[in-house]
Amino acid sequence: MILRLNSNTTTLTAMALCLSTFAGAAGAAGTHSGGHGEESSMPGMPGEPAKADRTIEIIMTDNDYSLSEIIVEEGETIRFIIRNEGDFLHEFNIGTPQMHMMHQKEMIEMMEKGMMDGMHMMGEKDHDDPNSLLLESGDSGELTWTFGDPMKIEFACNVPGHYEDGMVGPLTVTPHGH
Ligand SMILES: [Cu+2]
Repeated sequence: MILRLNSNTTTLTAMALCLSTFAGAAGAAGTHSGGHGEESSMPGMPGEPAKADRTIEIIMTDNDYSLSEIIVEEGETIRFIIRNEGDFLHEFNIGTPQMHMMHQKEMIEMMEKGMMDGMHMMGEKDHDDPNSLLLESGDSGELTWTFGDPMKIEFACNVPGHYEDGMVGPLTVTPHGH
């Protein structure tokens, strides 16, 4: 059964259909609506540096960012240029508080498997993570991100202990013209 959900009205109709079709089948409603939650909670998508509207430069130190907050407009593409001037490994990661919390757990698990291997694995992993940049002391890097709908999220470092130490700031995506 393929359902096209284009508005709240059709969503409600589809849900009603779904419920009546699967009436009595435990868990049917849950499995039916699942699957898209993770995608829709992603606060934007990777962007192309050549198409960036603006460049924002940030310096990371132990354990802080040179910017206390970031404000962007919905749909804006930002080229972030990040430099780690601290002595420790630091990260610049764009996400919701929940995403940061999950990433922190992953990092702790990796570090428990062995400090050096863990660092290497985190670096490898973050190359595949388009919303995150993990930089060794003295290194620079950049990531380009296209923000989506207006929302309040955070930029943060998820290296164990750093978020708790205040290496996090608000990132606000404002509506057009605000
Ligand atoms: Cu850090």
